[in-house]
Amino acid sequence: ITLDGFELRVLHIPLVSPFTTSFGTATVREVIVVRALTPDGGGWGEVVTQYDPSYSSEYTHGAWDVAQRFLIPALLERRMLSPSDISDVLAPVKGHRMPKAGLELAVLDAALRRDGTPLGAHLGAVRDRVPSGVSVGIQRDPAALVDAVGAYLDEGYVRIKIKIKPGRDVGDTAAVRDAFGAIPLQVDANSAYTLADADTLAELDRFDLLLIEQPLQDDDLVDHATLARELKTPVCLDESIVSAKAARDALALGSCSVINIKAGRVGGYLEAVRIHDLAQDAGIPVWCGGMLETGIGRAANAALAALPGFTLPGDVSASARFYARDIVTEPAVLEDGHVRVPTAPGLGVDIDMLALEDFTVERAAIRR
Ligand code: OSB
Ligand code: MG
Repeated sequence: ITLDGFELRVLHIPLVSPFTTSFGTATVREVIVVRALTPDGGGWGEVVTQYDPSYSSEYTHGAWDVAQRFLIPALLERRMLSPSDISDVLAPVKGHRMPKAGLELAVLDAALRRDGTPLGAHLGAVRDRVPSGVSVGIQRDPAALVDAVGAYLDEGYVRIKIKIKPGRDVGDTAAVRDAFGAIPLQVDANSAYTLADADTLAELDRFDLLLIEQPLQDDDLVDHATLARELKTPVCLDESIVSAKAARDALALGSCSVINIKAGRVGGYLEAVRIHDLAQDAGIPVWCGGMLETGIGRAANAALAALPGFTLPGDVSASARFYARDIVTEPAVLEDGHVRVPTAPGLGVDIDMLALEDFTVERAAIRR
């Protein structure tokens, strides 16, 4: 594809309710939207960094800087570029996988729209809708958590994930199990524990959870392997799996038996498919994680989650779970506990330019 340049925006989109994890509380989603400028209409992507480097080392203005200073110039140096070349072209820049993923998605969207190919078909989707799980933040107390979970179950979500942290783990999980019985339930610690907490984490074994997500630090592959041997609950990695290589290492070490795949964290949807493929070969279940995506990333996640190895429900919820107003004209909705995989070319969603403008707080453009 021919690249004329990129437009970048920082958006601030209000959340319908505060979202609390072990690393903090967000009330507004700060996100970067990317537009790839091409002769035939262009394409859209999203950089899933957050305001502060607390989920991982990546953050909005780090991504903003590296994209303009290094990543976009490297892409524009090539007159013609295939989306599948992008990860190699950007490889000399270490890390910064979230902006790499956002730029790749914008170019991929542009190329697929031009060719009339839906993203799902391009990635290898085999389903037209995906089961929808919901990630529930830490609430004021276990009673409030039960209320929140009950409301999501009433909406039809087929799997509940609750965020945990030290002091808000066994009690919160027990409250949800007591209230709702044998629902599909899992927990996410976002790196809040150490191996010294193994006894506490082992108490979760009695709740028959689908998995425990990222209990230890992102670079604790060996400690995760040790912990995995001590727990009955399957260990799933999120933050630790930053590439297909990291996934291979984690599986070789026995650090996890399930993988959460997030395209932003691994540098793009094409690398996400490579992780899917290697997990499928290894007989390891995967599911599609989320980063509070706008309608852009949410459409792409639905396409990814429709690949055959995604055998567990993902955090692919309706847009309304986070946003009263999205930046696409047809935000993802929950239908019978599922989200539809878009079928129009590229991302398969159109941008609501008015909403996009309303949420924009900063902009930049780099042209050839
Ligand atoms: O760890 O999965 C996570 C949101 C932001 C950062 C990290 C995580 C999350 C979520 C929300 O759990 C998932 C979603 O978008 O629904
Ligand atoms: Mg997680």
